[in-house]
Amino acid sequence: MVAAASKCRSCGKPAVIDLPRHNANFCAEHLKQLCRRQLEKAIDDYNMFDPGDRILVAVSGGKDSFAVWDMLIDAGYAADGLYVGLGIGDYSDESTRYVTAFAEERKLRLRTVDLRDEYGYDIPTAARATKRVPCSACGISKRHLFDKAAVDGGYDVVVTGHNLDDEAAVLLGNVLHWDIEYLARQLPVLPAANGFPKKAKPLVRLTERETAAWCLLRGIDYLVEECPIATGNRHLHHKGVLNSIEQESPSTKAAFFLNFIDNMAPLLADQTAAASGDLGRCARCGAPTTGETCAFCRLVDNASAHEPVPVELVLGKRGRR
Ligand code: Q46
Ligand code: ZN
Ligand code: ZN
Repeated sequence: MVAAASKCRSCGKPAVIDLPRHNANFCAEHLKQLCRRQLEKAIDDYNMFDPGDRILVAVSGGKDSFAVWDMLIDAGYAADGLYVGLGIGDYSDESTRYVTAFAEERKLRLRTVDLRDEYGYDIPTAARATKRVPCSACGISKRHLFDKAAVDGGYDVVVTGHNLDDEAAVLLGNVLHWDIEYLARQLPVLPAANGFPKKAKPLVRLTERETAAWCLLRGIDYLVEECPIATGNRHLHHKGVLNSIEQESPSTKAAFFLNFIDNMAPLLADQTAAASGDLGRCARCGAPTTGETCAFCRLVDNASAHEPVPVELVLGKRGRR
């Protein structure tokens, strides 16, 4: 992680990590301090939430969602977890074990929704039934269930573990296509509107490497394995491109995303209002939608009527390796 003789920039003790974007090395204590400060800065700068707010954290078993949940509790916020069982074979079984253990060990409140038990389908089946990439059906399902759980449970905000690498990669994709509607909505916080709950991403100032280091230093056991059916996920390629730029020119990734938020996003503010518009209500479930029936209810109809599809049949290139 760091050269043997490296010293912490803050205290001069042996360093455990080098962070080229800060042009410095840090010991365990000061790395945790840096993470805490970056979290608080994101929460304050973007008005994400206040100390008394009820927070619902979307957890997956991976490092980022555990890091954000742990950091919020560590900082004194009231945060419950929400886990959606996606039915992606062994990967989902493992995720469930990690999430349950994390919550139990820390005595945190965990809400769970299981797609197969409660809605009669899983993601491999939904992908086959809709003839689209798994991430499409998965995204519709997760967004709907996070929103529903937050609204039904009276939470002030839904928090996700998206980090700086995730957001910069999505931004690159949106810029490459000049997708104004997506660009206008790519904010670290989206206010509650039109029946949707407020959404926030407190890790946008921390990289993947920094959240992994936080987990390591805090003794957090997380699922390292990645989703086996992440095919058609262009973000992975964009992350690779940004990493090679970052290697040549440290801190470019942070400048790319954070300067977009500060300098460009305000210019697109009216596009956000136009994009969100006035929505009607789904005739079936009451969720906000532009059509008669929302995308989630249409997905449930389609996927629950389909014969269950084992995950092996939808494995992409990454899963077959
Ligand atoms: S779980 Fe779902 Fe992700 Fe797997 S199918 Fe795609 S969206 S990759 S974060
Ligand atoms: Zn130090
Ligand atoms: Zn609906």
